[in-house]
Order: sequence, then structure tokens, then C-alpha cells
Amino acid sequence: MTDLAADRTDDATLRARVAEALARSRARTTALTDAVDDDDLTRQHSPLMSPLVWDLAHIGNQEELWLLRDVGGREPVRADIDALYDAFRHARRDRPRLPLLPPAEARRYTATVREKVLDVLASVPLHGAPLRTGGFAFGMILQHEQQHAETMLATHQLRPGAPVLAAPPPPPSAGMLGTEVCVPGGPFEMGADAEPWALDNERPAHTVDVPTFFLDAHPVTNGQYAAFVDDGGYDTARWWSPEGWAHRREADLRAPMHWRRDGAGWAYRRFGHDGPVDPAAPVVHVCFHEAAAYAAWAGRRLPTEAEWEKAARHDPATGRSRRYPWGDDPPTRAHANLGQRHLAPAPVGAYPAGASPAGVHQLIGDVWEWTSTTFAGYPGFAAFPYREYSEVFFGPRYRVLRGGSFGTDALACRGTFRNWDLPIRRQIFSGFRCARDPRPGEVR
Ligand code: AVJ
Ligand code: FE
Repeated sequence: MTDLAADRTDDATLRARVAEALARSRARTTALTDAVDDDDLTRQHSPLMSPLVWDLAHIGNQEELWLLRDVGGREPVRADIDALYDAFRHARRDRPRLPLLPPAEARRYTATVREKVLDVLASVPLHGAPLRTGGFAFGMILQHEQQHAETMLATHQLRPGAPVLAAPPPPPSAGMLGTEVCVPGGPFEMGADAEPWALDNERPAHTVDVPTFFLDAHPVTNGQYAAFVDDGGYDTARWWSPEGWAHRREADLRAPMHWRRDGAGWAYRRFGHDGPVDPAAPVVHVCFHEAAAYAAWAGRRLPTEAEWEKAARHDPATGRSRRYPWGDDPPTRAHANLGQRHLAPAPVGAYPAGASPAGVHQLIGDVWEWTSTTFAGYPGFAAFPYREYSEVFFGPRYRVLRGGSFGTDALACRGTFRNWDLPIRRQIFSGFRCARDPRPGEVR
């Protein structure tokens, strides 16, 4: 086979992969928006979230801007609605008062854009311009739709009423885990160069020297977190940073979001289903300040972003950074709880095949994990293809979260993927695990 023929085969494989992922993402978007009636779609369930019908047309509009107009060079479908669906023009709290496309029109619009995009996908060269190379713009727009699918799932968790989403429960634990793992000090390669669909904030790859630290073998569980609550953790200022304590008082935080006292224990309402809080599952819906306060109470701290990524990617046998804790292969259902396959975090120990070589479990999937690091560009960062994806969020206001949740699609989750949010946010599927420095004389 000539190189050219090999290129064509790769090209056809890439186009097929993109088409399959586009269909899969749209199926999820459709399921999340068809699950409720028009009134529910246009209503705002929390000032923190958009009406679902805004997410739907915004997904279509981003796809139109990048894939149709830019990559495809096509005429606009609806240039008149760009401003409505520009996330920077209107805060989430103001979106319900905009003259949004009604549900039927929003569905028609996103379907029209998609039809034309499939036509672009069949004909546009997947090399040359950086947006086309390796199908980057398609990967970016796929990840965008999937990120909004997770946002829409968070909106579902905030809506009142009977359950409208169904999924099988996550797998049970396969056994007891250790408590913590030592990650020996030394350099590792952080960030992505070769990953074709890595976003700008994951680049460039660079070496980071991480001193020896200990990391929890699994995310902090509900049972562990309940011990902090029951020990008066929310009434003890010294576990909280000054900023965290001020927020805890102002917002009157008493337990993770959605927890409610039930006799001696705790109950939880998840996507309309009532049930007890599972002590063996990772805690979810805590903000950065709650995570940091728990860590202080436990005599520990949150990991830095570099520590988290080293634990997730560094292979001590080869010294190489891999794509995932288990290696370079994309996640299967045995590796991680991703993709809204189950609508809850799995108990710790449910994914032994997804553990790192050192025995750190569930770094990928289940719950996003707060780190102590504020969001910033890596050395040599260059915004691509637009400053508003990441760069405008760099600075001390935002904390980085890692690893993805049960609501995250596998395509929008890898060992280098970076999420960020304000330290007071907890409507997202956020949890954490703890780390600590070695004690004097503990390691040589
Ligand atoms: C990466 C989850 C912080 O939702 O603000 C969606 C993703 N960017 N549309 C967000 C995103 C543009 C982003 N997060
Ligand atoms: Fe968006």
C-alpha cells in the first residue's frame, strides 16, 4: 500500500469515527431534552443553570459557527440568533428572559445544522488548516456538545418532580481497597502534545518535578464525609479557610447539596428518586471549600493538579505518561463510570480494571475531583481556536477539577483533561480525594 492509500484509509476511519460520535452525542442531547415537556424545557430550574432549550440551540449554534461557517465555508443557517446563544453576552440567570427559539424550532434548527455538518464531514479535507487537521474542530464541537450534556444532566438534578431519566445502577464494589498510595518524587510529563483532540488548556506537554506525596486510593466516600458532618465539621471555623467559612455562613451550608437528615442517617434525592445516601459511594455535590474543610479535619489536604495528573498518568515501569490510569486504551465500561450509563457514582472498588499501576482507583469517572490548583495556562500556552474557551478564565478565581464524572462522556475526559469552576459551586458532579506530604523520616 502506498502512503497515500494508507492516508485515505486513516481518513475514512477518522470520518467514520466522527460520524459515530456525532450520532451518539446527539442521541444523549435528545434523550435529555425529550424527557421533559415544553414548559419544563423553557423554565429555569436554578439561576445557576440555563433553561434546557437554551443549551439545545446553543449546541446547534456552536456547531454552525465552527463546523459549517468556519471549517465548511458554508452560508449561515441563522446568523440572526448568534447573539442569543453567545454565552458571554448573556449570564445564565438572564437567559430565560431572552426571545429564545421555542422547543420545536430549536429542535429543527439543531437538526438542520447537523444535516449540513454531515455533508461537510463527507467532503472537507482533514489536513492543512489547524482546525481541520486530525478533525480537530469536529473533536472540539463533539466535546462541546458532551460538556453541555453534562450541564443539562446537572439541570435535571435540580428540577423538581417525578423521575424522567432511567439507567441501570452502577456495578457493586469488587472488594476492599487500601487507604492511600505513595507516589515517589521525581519528574513526569504533564499535559498533551500528541493527543489530537486535546483542548488548548491541556497544551503544551511539559516536565513537572513532583515531590513525594501520598494520595487516597479512592475518592472520599459519603460515609467518610458524614463522619465530618456528624463531628460538627460545619460548625468549626478552624477547618475552613476564611473565605470558605464566610461562604459556609452566608450560604448556610450544613451538608452536601441535596442531603437531608433521615433519622440517624442521611437521605438524598437523585433525579427524582428518593433513597438513603450510600456510605460506600464517593461524596458528590460538594464545593471546593467543603472539600478543603474536610481535608483539614482529616489532617490532610487536597492534591495539586500536578499531583493528580502524575498519579493518573505516570507509569513507574517506563517513566512515560499514559493517556489513562490503566494505559493508553480508551475507556470501556469495565474501566470507569462515564457517559451517563449509570446516573450515580459507583461505590469505591467498583472499577478494579481502571486502577493505576500503584493502585489508585476511580481517578476517571464517578465524580469530578477538586484540586488545590487555580486555573492557569501551562508554560507556552497559546489560545486555540478562541480565547473564550479557556484563557478568559485563567486566574485566581477558578479551581481546577480533574477526572470526569458519571455524567461526562469518554471523549470529553482523559488524563490531561482540565475542568474548572468557582470554589463555591456544587450543583456540578463534584467530589474529591485527599493527599498529604510524607511525615519526617517516612520516606527516604
Ligand atoms: C469546561 C465545563 C467549565 O461549561 O463553562 C461549554 C465548558 N465551554 N461551553 C463550561 C463549556 C463552553 C465549560 N467548562
Ligand atoms: Fe457552550
